[in-house]
Amino acid sequence: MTLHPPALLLAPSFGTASRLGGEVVPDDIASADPDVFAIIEAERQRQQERIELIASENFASRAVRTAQGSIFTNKYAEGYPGRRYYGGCGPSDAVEQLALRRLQRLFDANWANVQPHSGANANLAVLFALLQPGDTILGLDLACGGHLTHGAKVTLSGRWFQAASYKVRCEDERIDLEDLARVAHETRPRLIIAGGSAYPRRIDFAAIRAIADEVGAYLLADVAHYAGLIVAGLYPNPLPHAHVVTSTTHKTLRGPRGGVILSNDPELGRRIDKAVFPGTQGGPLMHVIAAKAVAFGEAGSSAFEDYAIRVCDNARVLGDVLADGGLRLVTGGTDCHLQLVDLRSFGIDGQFAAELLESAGLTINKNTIPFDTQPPSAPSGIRLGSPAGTSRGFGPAEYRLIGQMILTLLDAARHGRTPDEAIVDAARQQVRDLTAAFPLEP
Ligand code: DSN
Repeated sequence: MTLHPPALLLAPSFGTASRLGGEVVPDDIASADPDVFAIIEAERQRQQERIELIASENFASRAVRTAQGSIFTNKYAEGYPGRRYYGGCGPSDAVEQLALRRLQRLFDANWANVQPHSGANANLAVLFALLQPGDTILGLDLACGGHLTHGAKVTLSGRWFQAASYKVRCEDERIDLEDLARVAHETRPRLIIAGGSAYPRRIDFAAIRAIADEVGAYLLADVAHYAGLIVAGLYPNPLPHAHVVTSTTHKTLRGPRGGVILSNDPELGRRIDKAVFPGTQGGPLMHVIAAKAVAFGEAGSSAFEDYAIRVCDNARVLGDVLADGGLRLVTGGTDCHLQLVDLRSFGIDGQFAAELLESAGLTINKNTIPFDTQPPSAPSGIRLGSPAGTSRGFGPAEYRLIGQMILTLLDAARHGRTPDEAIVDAARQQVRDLTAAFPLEP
């Protein structure tokens, strides 16, 4: 075993060790902690050998993961660049400023905050900055594609604020701007939230801002799902219209798990900075901020733009196969990376479908559909997305095959039938062949 006394900054490698105080700690996880190592290996195998169709997941690059696993995890940097509460923050300032510059350039924004630990934290900080407890907020109904943090009763957003919601239209399942305007005039919200986690179409941010102006509300656009498509110019950028924009960094943006906030109003920015720290968070996760900087650098490349185009093409191909096979797509299709699929014509629910697909190696999530009469635990739909598969190299041919696999499995299970084991086995083999042909870590 080679000992590296001050080797804490070196890249760990197998068989070496470092001294931490008097303790000798192996550098590789396999030796240091075989239990955790085994679990990570199981997850590595799961990601390699299964087809990831969860619309909010992706595969971050090795560079992003290296930055996230870097020595910045050791640093406390409460405060903001140039005004920290701790010494030794020079490199922290540099990496946070770099992340901020890159992010602002991507979205054409003149203020940003890269410290939120998650999208939920980003939304919480905006509520804390702009509202008083008891104020009214107005967000897209959860079953119509909204998000829990946009006013659901089980979250702080629905407990500490009066939460009202707007819906999609029954006939085409697109956001009902008339309903939004009606509810806004009735409830006089302080904040309107545009965005969600299961809405497959473009959002008309300008029209929603016009309604917000009519009632004197702020407009918050939560683009967690669409961020990567926005930077590639494939989805409308809300920044010219929204007072504030929040996002996660790990979905279509393909960065580390985390959140960000953007605005073109530096005065609002100053209030939101205070709401992030010290309002709702303590020390920023500098290792994650370093990884965000790497991801924002990647997202500014022409290769990322090509990737985002392929994400949207692949989502469309997948949806077309399912629709041709008799499944209804909510809104009739997609403008982005996700498809919401109504399973009622097959007589099965989302929970049943998710379990069946998982048993064959296809990972998805069950999802409510607009005006669902089923409970969220067994909703009428499933949500499928293409960001992760596209990152590992799947193209239209692979998504056509995946669509056919899903159809075959669900068709065999119509009305709750137990599918023939040979059909599930054949799907498992197809998943094995496909994932082996597209290794995540060549
Ligand atoms: N709702 C999660 C998703 O879209 O998967 C994110 O919070």
